[in-house]
Amino acid sequence: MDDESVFYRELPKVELHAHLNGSVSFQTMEKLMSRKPHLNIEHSMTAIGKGQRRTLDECFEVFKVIHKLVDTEEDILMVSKDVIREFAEDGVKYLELRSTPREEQRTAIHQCKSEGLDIDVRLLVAIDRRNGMEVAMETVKLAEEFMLSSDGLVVGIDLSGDPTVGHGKYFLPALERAKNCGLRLSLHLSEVQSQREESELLLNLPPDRIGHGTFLHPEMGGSQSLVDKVVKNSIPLELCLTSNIKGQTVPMFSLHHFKYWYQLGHPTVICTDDKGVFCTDLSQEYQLVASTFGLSQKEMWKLSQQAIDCIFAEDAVKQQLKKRWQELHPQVF
Ligand code: 6MZ
Repeated sequence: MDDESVFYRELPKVELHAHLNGSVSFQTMEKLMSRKPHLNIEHSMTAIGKGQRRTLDECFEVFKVIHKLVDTEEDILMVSKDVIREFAEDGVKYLELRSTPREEQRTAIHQCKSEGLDIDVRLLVAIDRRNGMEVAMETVKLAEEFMLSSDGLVVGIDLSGDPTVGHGKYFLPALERAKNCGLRLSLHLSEVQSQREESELLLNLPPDRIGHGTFLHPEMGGSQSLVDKVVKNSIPLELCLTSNIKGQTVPMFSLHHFKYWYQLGHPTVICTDDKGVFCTDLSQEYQLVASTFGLSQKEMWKLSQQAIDCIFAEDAVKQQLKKRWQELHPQVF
């Protein structure tokens, strides 16, 4: 590994946008495939390799294949533990994983904690747009129950899934309920261009963080009024470069909207989205941002540190993380 790669691996990092089943690595897939040979699933069906691209529709077909492989309690436990370990090995100190709520995810987090892994893991309960408003409301009720069970692991709600399915207005009652009971909201917004009107509506909640937000700003067909709402409420954006390139919502790295928001001085958090499907990790994503936009190691350090202010866990956790970052700060800058 060259010096630059070592720097990004050792850089302490915060991961705030990671879908559990999209984060399953090649090695874990191997184990799942050998458990279920009758499904005849190959790696080319569960991951998009280097240089390859798919449409966003095709990406959602990939998730369907993965869901066939991860369908028992044992699978979910194994997948959750492997994903947490891999993020920890990649230098992630605080992780918010998002997925449909399952007891096994909490078990995995407790088991990883007892193994002494150096990573604080929290959960965002995912509403999949495909499942409609009634399921969304049930999901929020379940998240509330999880939150009240007081181990502090469930901190918020994610609205995700195929952005071309359904309209955000149907999810407003569920999202408002979540907000009122203290769950924080991270919403996929303007991931595709046709979502402008929906974003106008959902930004009025307002959400606590935005996933992607690719088409919010005027240069990408969004509008100044959308940008103004995001800026006024200081809503951080979770940005996932490789995902957007491989899913073809952004044509090339240099045109990624990271540049627009970074130049505005607006809070952005670099994330992986689906490290398994898109064959990446958070260190690579940081390195990619640095090389594409010419940022120094010092500037990248600052980005990783500022991500702490965007986490959903309580203030005491933010303070602990800030202390860790101070301790780990390199002498050179
Ligand atoms: C929107 C996405 C996504 O929940 O089964 N998901 N939703 N946009 C994306 N950009 C590429 N990537 C993943 O993890 C997989 C699910 O996460 C959502 C989809 O609903 C996908 O089915 P879980 O753990």
